[in-house]
Amino acid sequence: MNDAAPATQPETFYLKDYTPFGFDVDSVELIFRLAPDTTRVLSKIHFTPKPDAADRTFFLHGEQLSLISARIDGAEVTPELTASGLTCDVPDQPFVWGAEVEINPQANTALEGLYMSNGMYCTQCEAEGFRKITYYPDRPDVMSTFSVRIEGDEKVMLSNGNPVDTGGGFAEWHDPWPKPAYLFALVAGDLVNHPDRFTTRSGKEVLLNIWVRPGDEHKCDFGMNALKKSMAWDEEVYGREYDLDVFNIVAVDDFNMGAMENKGLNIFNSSCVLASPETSTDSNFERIEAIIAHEYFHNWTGNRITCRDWFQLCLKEGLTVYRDAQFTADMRSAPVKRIEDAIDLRARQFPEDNGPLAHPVRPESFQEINNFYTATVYEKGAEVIGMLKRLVGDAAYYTAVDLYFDRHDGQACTIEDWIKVFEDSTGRDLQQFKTWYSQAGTPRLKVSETFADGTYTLTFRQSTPPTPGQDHKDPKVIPIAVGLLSAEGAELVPTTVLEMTQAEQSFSFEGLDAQPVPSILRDFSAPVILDRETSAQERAFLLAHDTDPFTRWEAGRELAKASRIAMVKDGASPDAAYLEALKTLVRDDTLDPAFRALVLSPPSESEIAQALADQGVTPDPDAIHDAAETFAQTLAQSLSDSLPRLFAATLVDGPYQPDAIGAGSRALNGRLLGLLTRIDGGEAAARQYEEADNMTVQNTALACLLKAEKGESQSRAFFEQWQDDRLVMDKWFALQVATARPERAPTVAAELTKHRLFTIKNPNRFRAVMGALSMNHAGFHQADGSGYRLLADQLIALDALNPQTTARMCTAFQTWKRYDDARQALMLAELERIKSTSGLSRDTNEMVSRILD
Ligand code: 0A1
Ligand code: ZN
Repeated sequence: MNDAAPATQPETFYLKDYTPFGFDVDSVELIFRLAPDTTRVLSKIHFTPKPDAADRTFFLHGEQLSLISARIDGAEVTPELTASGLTCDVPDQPFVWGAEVEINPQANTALEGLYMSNGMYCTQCEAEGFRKITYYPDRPDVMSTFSVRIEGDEKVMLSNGNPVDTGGGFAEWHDPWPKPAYLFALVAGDLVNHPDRFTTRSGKEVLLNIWVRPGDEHKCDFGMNALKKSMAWDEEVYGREYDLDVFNIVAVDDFNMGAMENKGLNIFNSSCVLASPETSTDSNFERIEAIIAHEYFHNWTGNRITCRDWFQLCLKEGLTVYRDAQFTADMRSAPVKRIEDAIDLRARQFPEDNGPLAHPVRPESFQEINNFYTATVYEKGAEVIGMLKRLVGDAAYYTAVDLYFDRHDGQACTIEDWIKVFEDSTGRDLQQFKTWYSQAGTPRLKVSETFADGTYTLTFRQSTPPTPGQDHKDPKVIPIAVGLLSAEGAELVPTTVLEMTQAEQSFSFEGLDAQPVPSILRDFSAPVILDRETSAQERAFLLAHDTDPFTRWEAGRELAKASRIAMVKDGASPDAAYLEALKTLVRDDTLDPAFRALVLSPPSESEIAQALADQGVTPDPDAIHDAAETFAQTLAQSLSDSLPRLFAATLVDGPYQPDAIGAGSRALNGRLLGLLTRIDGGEAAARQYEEADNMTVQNTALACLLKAEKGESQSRAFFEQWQDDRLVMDKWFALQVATARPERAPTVAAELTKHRLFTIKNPNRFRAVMGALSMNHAGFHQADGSGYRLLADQLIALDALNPQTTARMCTAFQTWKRYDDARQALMLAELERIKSTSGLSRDTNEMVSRILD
């Protein structure tokens, strides 16, 4: 089931070429006769030619289908089959297209279309998977109602919408809301449900279900509560109610992504919905809550209002990520969420935006749309919404979004439609703001300042480096949230949003007695790189006094980076002043433990590598790793007197609760245990491991012990305890690689690929090992190229089975130009080797070609 690369150059699709489909689809009726290797799909599709259509070509997408028969208005026809679908002569009045096709779910290892996971049938149709189920105009602007009949002997058989009828060997579903085919879903198998109910604010009862494999019932409670909280939140904050009688969620073990918002039938990677205190960590709980919310919120932002074409993907994804971030901020801690998001954006989106894979939030061309489910479309897309809200203000934001729902409900829209509701409801001209959607690259913001006669002036100069295919960049509208502090730490000017629109622009604050200390880019008000020459002293001051949690944390982060860079570049010792500041902070129990944990979290080695590269210094992964180790060791030693006491204070009494308060304490506990293990020989970690009654502390203890190379027996015990739990086993696999000394990491990963529980066919397991290797910075970048070679071997093997996951994981190589000539040559050789693999998928071919460009 490989999507073999055609011998000719793969087709490129362009935003500018959009043409509407020449027919309306009035309704769709589908019958599925399930059989693992010979499923029959019978379709009846009611088409009406559009009277004013410029193009009336009747083309239906279809891939890997065996056409049994086709009919128009009941009469057999012989369509012309092409590699990607079929064409047929059709009447110029309404007609019914009927087809019967056969497909092979069992052989579908790509996990797109209808496939099997542990004996259960399930589907994944976004972006273009429906064409692997039957012939159809598989494009998001074709919306229709669907009626589905499933025939089979599966215990549970589900599809979108509301249940209509069920009996021996069949189930019928009807979805009254017109939807594009990418939101179609079907699930059938031996499933059990965790039911609940939700009453909408207009009094409608909705039946909620989480469907899981027998044995997983006890892992549904948290997800169900997250769903109910999401439903209530969307009513309260956005005024959006649920619109069907049932809402089903299904957990699936084999899934390429996190989850999918199919109308009324969300399908989740089991790692993103199943949770229990014994098997899930605090971060798992937080992520599950956010993903359940994300998929649920799509019901309005994505499903009721969808995308005209796949170039508009950010229209649903950026907005929905923004909404789920608001939800998490409301459910947990807003400052912690904002800091986590900034860390994530810098770790995943900045490298993308500053490398060969850079593309605008709304891309203008693609070969394989699956390659554009990126951090840029999702996370930078969400940042763009956040900036818009900051610029127009909260009230105007919600007014504009209400107008968006009123005006566009039931439509397939564009970014232009989105911008227009803001223009119409606020009266603002947002054309310059739109460049955030069309121009790739992370803007740099250089800051200088002057103070004279009581006037303090900040001057900003913005520039965005060229990105592939886009040499010229226009100035963007950048909301810069700024506050000013006095030398004593008093807030002189509270947070003010400066609206930068020009390449260079100054903003003045008058009537000040003395030069203030500026706190710039509060709350991470724009996804930019701030470039400001400032003293370590001033940063330490902000770390101690800033009233904005983000810029306060950021000051510490900058100090950490500067110290690390000096260690690598000049062989300096860990910066004493920064160590002192950290010590003060960590002992300050008036501060939120979660915040203290974040301040104690070091910048990643990859981030330091990028910072060095930005300064024109070729990063040496081993030296960066050594500096990280030395820094942590020095910090542990200098805190040694108080560490046991501080550590003990983070142990939470009472039963485990996956809430933000407990999680914050345990995050600090984890940081401190990491330090403590460096000085107590692993004693506290071994004790914590023994006493652990939840996965968060068990996992932390094991990680600390493995890192110190003292965890062999615990690792064996962990394996024995959890070998039957796939999700926990994924953690075990990942931990081995993540904690391995760099020189051992490729070997450890290679050995794990031979483990009896390793399978290349399960994306979670593959990512656990290979993802962990690519994130073990110095391990992946071993000078002998063993990390690169292993990943390339595995990607080549995976591509033949699952192009989508292979292509995503090629991003491990996207930063290749950062490194020294020898490493570059090694990475280049592996990329060339992947590219020259015969039968390479279109997905992987596109990714590797772009990375090499
Ligand atoms: N729309 C889903 C994510 C998703 C995207 C693509 C997929 O297959 C190519 C699968 C899921 C979301 O945003 O959650
Ligand atoms: Zn989404």
